[in-house]
Amino acid sequence: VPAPTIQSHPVWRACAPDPDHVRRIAHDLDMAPLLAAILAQRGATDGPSAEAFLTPSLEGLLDPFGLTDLERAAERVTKALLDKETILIYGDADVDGLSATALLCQFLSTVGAMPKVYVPNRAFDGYSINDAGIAAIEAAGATLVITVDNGTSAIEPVATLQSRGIDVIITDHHLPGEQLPPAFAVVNPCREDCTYGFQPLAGVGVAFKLACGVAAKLRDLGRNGERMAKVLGEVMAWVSMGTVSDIMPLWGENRILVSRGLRALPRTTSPGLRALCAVSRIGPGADCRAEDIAFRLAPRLNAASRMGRSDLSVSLVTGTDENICNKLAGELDDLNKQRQGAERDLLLKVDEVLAGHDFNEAIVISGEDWNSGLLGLVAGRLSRRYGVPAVLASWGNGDPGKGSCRSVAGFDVHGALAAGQEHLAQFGGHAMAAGFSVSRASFADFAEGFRRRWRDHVATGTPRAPLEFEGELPLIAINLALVKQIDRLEPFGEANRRPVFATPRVQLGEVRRMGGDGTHVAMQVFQGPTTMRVVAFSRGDLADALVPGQTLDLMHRPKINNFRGISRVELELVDLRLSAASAVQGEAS
Ligand SMILES: [Mn+2]
Repeated sequence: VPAPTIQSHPVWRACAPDPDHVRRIAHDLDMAPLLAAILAQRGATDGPSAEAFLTPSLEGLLDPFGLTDLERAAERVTKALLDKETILIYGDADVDGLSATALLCQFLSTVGAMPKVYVPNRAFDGYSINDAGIAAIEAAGATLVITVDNGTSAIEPVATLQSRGIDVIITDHHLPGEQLPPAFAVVNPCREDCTYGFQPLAGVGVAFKLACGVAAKLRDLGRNGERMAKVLGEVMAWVSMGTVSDIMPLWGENRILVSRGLRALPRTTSPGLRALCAVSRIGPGADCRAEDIAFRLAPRLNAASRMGRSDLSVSLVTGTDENICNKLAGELDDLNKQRQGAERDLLLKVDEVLAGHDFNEAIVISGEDWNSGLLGLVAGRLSRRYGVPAVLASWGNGDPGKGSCRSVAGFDVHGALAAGQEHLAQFGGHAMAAGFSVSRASFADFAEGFRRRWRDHVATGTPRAPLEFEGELPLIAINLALVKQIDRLEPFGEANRRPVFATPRVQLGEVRRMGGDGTHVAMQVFQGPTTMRVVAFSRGDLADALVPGQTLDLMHRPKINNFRGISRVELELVDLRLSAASAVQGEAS
């Protein structure tokens, strides 16, 4: 029986930063050209700019009052604090929204307020301000509502609240439509008239800026500035959570906030965050990385809303009782395990549907009982793995069903949905990620149109988004010293990914499945005298497709694995392919 074929991305390409910049950085900082190239790739042009990237400083933070309406908002909040008004924080159930909610809660509590919190449960109430939310605001007796990570498009609901004498301050980072809501203040760096120096703040970043503004106002009134500065330093932990989870670019102000926040995170005094760290096995005082947020903390918080229980995550992040928080964190951990199991099941079902699929085509598939909370996660895995847009739809919750798309660079899925909207009940989102609802009867027509649009896109010569690597390295050059140098670029995330390298022509040794049910694969590779362990997450398919003795080109991220006190370098697989007869070139397809 022939082995199944290896699925590889068709285009590998080396990044090509400006050689002058690389030379200048390498010279100014007396640095290896490979590292200088990685810094140049991230926007550094010379020694000082590379140095600023390597050592982010709080002095680089911008004046919060540079945000349009922030002055007005900070004054209104300050007045509410002095007059002991009831303030309600109107949040959102994703990690950014939860973090922003927790941040304002923690900050306002330390300056003497007892804010109320409302977060709509997406499974029942949808998103942003709605009728249930308005009822909750009135029942709470709030005279001031502060939205976080939402509200920019809530024109009608905000008008209703304002007309009933309830002031609304919007803090948000979603793109505004033609009209802003008639709120008391709208703080959003994406406002057209906002000239703030850094646009891509997360929702929690905007909430943080409001807290900074309020702290400044209170200081002017003679309040203890030191105590507030301490709290602001502490709540940066929440900024790092939301910014990393919302996949905001980690340069500029975000890089400063996230690197500071990661230091504050394992030392947090928030009982909820401490409990979440504990179940995620991040000890007090541990070194916390952006990857710990992305792969440990955020999935547990997100599991709640994916499984319809966002009430649990809201109680956790705003909790003040240690015992209750520990119990809630345990429940989230259980929900996350359920989510993982459900995601694995879904991936297996999807792999079955995709057997024999031509991966030049867009992936547009549907199932009867797929968990609609997981469609986006799995679509994202598929689009990254195959380099084509992936659309998954399910009728698990009835007809019309829900769908989710994830794209590849250069192809606007939101535009593709808009072009096929005659077949859809609803749709919304961005170029890279979008959602929709569709009736069973229309799905085939929608799918055909979507695939055709992708084919047209490819046919017009728009190149397939390549899989990029920062440089080529032989196995023998990959050692602890190199990885320690690379780690100076942390925190890694969007727009600053952990560097990826290509290593052509390694010999494959043993391959075995790992993880409880063999979802992942570990293998040994050899090159001359060097042996290295490679781990491939969610690539169980490789266990059947690979044959020891094969010559492979690897694309990977070198990492340090600490196991039983011993630090070793291992490679996290990004992609692999059978080596061609000649050595790998910069680009091959
Ligand atoms: Mn957000």
